[in-house]
Amino acid sequence: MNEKTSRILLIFGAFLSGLVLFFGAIVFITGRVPSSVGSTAATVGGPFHLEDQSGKVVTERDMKGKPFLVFFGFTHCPDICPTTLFDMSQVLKQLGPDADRTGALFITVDPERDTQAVMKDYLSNFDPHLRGLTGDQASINQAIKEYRVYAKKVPLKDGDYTMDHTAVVYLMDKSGNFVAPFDLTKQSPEAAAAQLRKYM
Ligand SMILES: [Cu+2]
Repeated sequence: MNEKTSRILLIFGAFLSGLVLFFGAIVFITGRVPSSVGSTAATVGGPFHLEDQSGKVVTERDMKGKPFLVFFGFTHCPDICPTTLFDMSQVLKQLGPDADRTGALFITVDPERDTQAVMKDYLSNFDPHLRGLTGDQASINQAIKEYRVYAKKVPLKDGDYTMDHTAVVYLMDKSGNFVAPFDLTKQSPEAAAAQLRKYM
């Protein structure tokens, strides 16, 4: 495992333990397990105003009525992002025509390099249902904050930089409420597609 992979796993781990703590706190405070979304809905997801790879404005309102997946990353990512987008593509393919009844967003944490043109070129490698969102730094920061994503620029020795970021795929329901992290690594595309269909 290289340094980058272990760092990303660390961030993922931190996110999950944060989630566990969060649910734990709710159970502790209210004495009962929260009923599905309700309380988490307030914490993950919210308003955003970005543009997709074709220059079309996309906001949270455009996502209403369909369950959707959200993943934050960047096109220069060497492993986690391309792997995740490949896995998401497999699920979309598995859905067949039903893929039109869902949404799949890839939101950049690196708008400086990930311009609309870069996103368009990069996403041509994946399922066409995937929409790559970018915008100015302030708009990206807002989306990052709404989705409680961790993203940080890390300088490299050669003067270049990479990004540390949360590598969780979020499953959002028809109303834009957070359901759960969507696991693509431990289940088959068929199982993941079946899970997504339940929220259509
Ligand atoms: Cu990445």
